[in-house]
Amino acid sequence: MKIIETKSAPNARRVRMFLAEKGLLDEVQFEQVDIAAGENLSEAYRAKNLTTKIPVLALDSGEFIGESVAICRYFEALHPSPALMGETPLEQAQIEMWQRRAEFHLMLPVGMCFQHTTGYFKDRMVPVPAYGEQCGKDARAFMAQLDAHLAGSEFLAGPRFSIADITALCAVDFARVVKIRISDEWAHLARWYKQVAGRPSAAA
Ligand SMILES: N[C@@H](CCC(=O)N[C@@H](CS)C(=O)NCC(=O)O)C(=O)O
Repeated sequence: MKIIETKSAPNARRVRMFLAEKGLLDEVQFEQVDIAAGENLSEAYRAKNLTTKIPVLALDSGEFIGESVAICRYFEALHPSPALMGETPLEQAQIEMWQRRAEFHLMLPVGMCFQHTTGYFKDRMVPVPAYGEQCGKDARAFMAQLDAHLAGSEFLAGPRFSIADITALCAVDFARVVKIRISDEWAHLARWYKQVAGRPSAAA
């Protein structure tokens, strides 16, 4: 079983962190592709993942699983403990809710801010700087909302660390490349960040 990734990329990091939390990092081999050089745009890579994005999980059976959350779900089903996607129906729904919020309101706008303001991928897309700047503002606004939420919640989805925290941590860390940082006013987000970034899996 092999994960094809780019180690520095935030979506690759969240899968590695998920695996580290489950103690599964040694079960998987990692192969690097250079997305800056466009290695992921080859037809050979597209045959593994039609979106051409990393990461992708290559199973020994010859099948491929793209999308970070789908890869995590596969490992959660194979190794349910420790549960990172919830156990009870309510917990699973709450974690899914926060995972999607972290993905769509933080990871995605941070990524779009990076791509549209830096032109990093201008060989494969048309950067629209004004859109990128707006995405940066949207990401900051969501971080303020998260701060308010975390005033009453230990982790994003309640008392249990979950995949939602992994997605949010990877997004917050990646946000530094576009100079978005946790503001001094956001004490609850800072408390959460210290707690989650201090987990050994954060270094995976
Ligand atoms: N929804 C996908 C997003 C993956 C994604 O955007 N990966 C980025 C790196 S973090 C990538 O492959 N970028 C290369 C490119 O856009 O060509 C997932 O969750 O896996």
